[in-house]
Amino acid sequence: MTARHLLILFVVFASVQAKSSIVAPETKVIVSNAKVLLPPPPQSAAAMYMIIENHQDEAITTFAAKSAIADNISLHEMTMENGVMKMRAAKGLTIKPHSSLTLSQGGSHWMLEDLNEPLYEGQKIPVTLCFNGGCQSIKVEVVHPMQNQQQSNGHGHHHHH
Ligand SMILES: [Cu+2]
Repeated sequence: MTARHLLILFVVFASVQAKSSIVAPETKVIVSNAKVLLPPPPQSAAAMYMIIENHQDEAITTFAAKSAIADNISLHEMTMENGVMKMRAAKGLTIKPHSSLTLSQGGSHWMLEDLNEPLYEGQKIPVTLCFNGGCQSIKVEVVHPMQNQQQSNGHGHHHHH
């Protein structure tokens, strides 16, 4: 058994644990608009964004993401240091009760590192997200960076000729 297999076993075990320890986590923590930006070749790493809504009366902290597509997924946050935006690794991101957190370009994000296969546009990647209190499985779509720009700047102002 390789270290990789052990990791997969751990993920499966963690998600089984989560299901038994929390009542209907899907209805309390809602993840939407999850996407991975298609990285330029040679695809060494890819950024992942999403919106996480916390409908619980307690704060939640998101601290881990796992996927077969990448050997490592780390959490990065942007901080201002002497007037300069810097990216640094974060242990977790906390979402207050009944509020949401948007991970987006220029802000906090997940970074998929050591990709195991090439990503392609439209691909749906299964990802397990873990919070304090439980894990949940989501599907994340790979989008082209240009398409992501349009989505975030669009606001429905499309003109048809
Ligand atoms: Cu980063």
